[in-house]
Amino acid sequence: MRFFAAAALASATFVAAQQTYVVAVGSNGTQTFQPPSVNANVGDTIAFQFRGGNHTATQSTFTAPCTKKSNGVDSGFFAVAAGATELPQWSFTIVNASAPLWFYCQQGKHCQNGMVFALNPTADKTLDAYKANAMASNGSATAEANNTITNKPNNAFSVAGSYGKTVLVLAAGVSAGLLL
Ligand SMILES: *[C@@H]1O[C@H](CO)[C@@H](O)[C@H](O)[C@H]1NC(C)=O
Ligand SMILES: *[C@@H]1O[C@H](CO)[C@@H](O)[C@H](O)[C@H]1NC(C)=O
Ligand SMILES: *[C@@H]1O[C@H](CO)[C@@H](O)[C@H](O)[C@H]1NC(C)=O
Ligand SMILES: *[C@@H]1O[C@H](CO)[C@@H](O)[C@H](O)[C@H]1NC(C)=O
Ligand SMILES: *[C@@H]1O[C@H](CO)[C@@H](O)[C@H](O)[C@H]1NC(C)=O
Ligand SMILES: [Cu+2]
Repeated sequence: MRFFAAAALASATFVAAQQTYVVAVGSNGTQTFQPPSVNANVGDTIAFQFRGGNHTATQSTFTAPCTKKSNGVDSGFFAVAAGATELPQWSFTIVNASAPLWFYCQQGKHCQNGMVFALNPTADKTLDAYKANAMASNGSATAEANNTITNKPNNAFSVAGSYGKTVLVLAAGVSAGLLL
């Protein structure tokens, strides 16, 4: 986590007093969100940083893990070449920390392979339960146009200043090793 915080500090979008959680998507060719779960507060920002492959961060409900939530948010596809030094980032700000939010990747069978993310999971609704549901589901991972931001804010989200596709250019001093 400290490495991710350092990465956030290195970007221009860091907001003092509130935390930015950077979630790496597709590091090292894996079908993963890393970390797979974050507990955050109102005002904090979740920034999905696409590290490689061709993935999405798409909101679902807890019970239908591999299906896009009606009125949910969706990063759209971000395809990132291996070894890229410019990493696209897609972020939102939390306006209700009591409502757990669930995300998956829409690419192929990635969701069924367990590529899911939980924001503020609860004792009742855990990451493990969500992931198990995802891996057991048929899903219909319908491909959508790449990099299309289909933001439909609901009361769980507020739009961050740079909502949409922003690009984090790896700065000198922030080595690839530090970023994972
Ligand atoms: C925040 O989410 C919780 C859980 O879904 C809900 O009960 C509550 O009404 C929400 N608060 C606001 C201000 O929307
Ligand atoms: C999965 O797909 C099969 C065949 O299409 C269907 O019979 C079954 O009900 C589906 N299961 C779920 C959990 O959707
Ligand atoms: C990323 O994946 C989507 C869905 O499969 C596809 O439509 C798109 O062409 C891919 N982008 C690239 C650059 O391969
Ligand atoms: C993905 O985006 C590129 C660049 O905008 C575009 O040329 C391509 O047609 C898009 N692919 C799909 C499947 O929408
Ligand atoms: C990516 O690979 C590097 C080098 O092998 C390793 O240190 C790092 O933990 C890996 N990251 C992930 C998310 O697997
Ligand atoms: Cu994926």
